[in-house]
Amino acid sequence: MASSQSNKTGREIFEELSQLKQKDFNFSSGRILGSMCTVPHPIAREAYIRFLETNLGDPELCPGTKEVESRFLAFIGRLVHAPRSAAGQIVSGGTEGNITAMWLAKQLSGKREVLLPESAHFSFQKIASLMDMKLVEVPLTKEYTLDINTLKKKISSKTAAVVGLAGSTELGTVDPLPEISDLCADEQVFFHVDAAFGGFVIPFLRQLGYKVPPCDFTLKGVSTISLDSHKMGYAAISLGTLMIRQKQWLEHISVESPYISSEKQAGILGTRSGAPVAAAYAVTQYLGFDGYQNVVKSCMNVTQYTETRIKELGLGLVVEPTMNVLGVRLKKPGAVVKKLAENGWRVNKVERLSAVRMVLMPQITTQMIDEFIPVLKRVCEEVGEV
Ligand code: 0PR
Repeated sequence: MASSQSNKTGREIFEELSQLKQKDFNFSSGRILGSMCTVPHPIAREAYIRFLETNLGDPELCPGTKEVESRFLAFIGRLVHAPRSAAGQIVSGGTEGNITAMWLAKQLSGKREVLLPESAHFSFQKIASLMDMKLVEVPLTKEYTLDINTLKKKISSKTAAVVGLAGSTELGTVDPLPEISDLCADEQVFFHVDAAFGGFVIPFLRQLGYKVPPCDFTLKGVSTISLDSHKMGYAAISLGTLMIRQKQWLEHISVESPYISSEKQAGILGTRSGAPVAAAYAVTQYLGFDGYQNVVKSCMNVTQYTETRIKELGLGLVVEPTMNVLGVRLKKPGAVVKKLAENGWRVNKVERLSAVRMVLMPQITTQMIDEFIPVLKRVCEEVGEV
């Protein structure tokens, strides 16, 4: 077949690709201050490349990669104190983790109603649409966490699942997980913990002596926990894990898979790369629990420093930070975000709270904050914030 356009050489292709890539903001510049992702740990990069061709959708073809997955899941299992009966399901991130958990809850209960905090991630809107589930929002307290008393009133024989947040998207707040767990255990209702962001933060905050509730299976009412390696796990996009209290529950989200060598396939995806799994596993082995604790400690130091510098400008926070997420109260968050972007800095707008969100990920240093603060000050003066 005649081609109207001659093929490009490798050099031309990479020139084109790097020109386009240069348009992106990059994490190493330190100017992305609102994203929940980070530059992957160097060890993740190397592991990712080595597993490019692997497919965990056909594990019999890749028994070695399957073993990497099992070892990775064993690490996550230890992190969340998974009982022997538990299983882990690899997912592409927090959205798929939540979808899979709600699919499970719907299958197990035969019901459709989900009770979730007002602060829940927008992926639940997709769940409602995809699976015809009904979302019932539970209001928040002034601390911006789920109000347990209202939850107690709303839970009923129609409830398929209750959702609690271990690190909310907007502010990093943690819902009263032990109280929700007790309620769900009493009522025998499925309890999903969305720890997409906090899963790799909370266990280490606790080790460091911070007063935050646990987000693990020591809470007897917890059914599933979703946690993302591509957020605070320091790994490459896209990887999350859904930990499930009872392995046999997987039967409810499995189908027969006649064309591949394994008899059944659980979860949403078919073909899926082993590369992000290898990358995430490599980081866990390199850092270990001590390494993650150090990462969290340093993120919290930078968070505290940023909070002090922001308050010096006369700005306030929506709530005191629980983890490395700050919500800065502003009159015109949209205008501030826009002007900061024009100056090369990215923070996220949280219109609902009249705030901007800053996430102090591992790549952010106090020196970068020192560069940011004068720009924020100037921008706030220009739009009449201070
Ligand atoms: N659950 C919670 C609590 C989340 O914060 C998020 C994402 C999800 C689930 C969904 O996770 P995936 O996006 O991995 O499917 N929260 C971030 C947010 O909406 C996602 C993000 C990350 C956005 C990096 C921007 C960015 O640069 O803010």
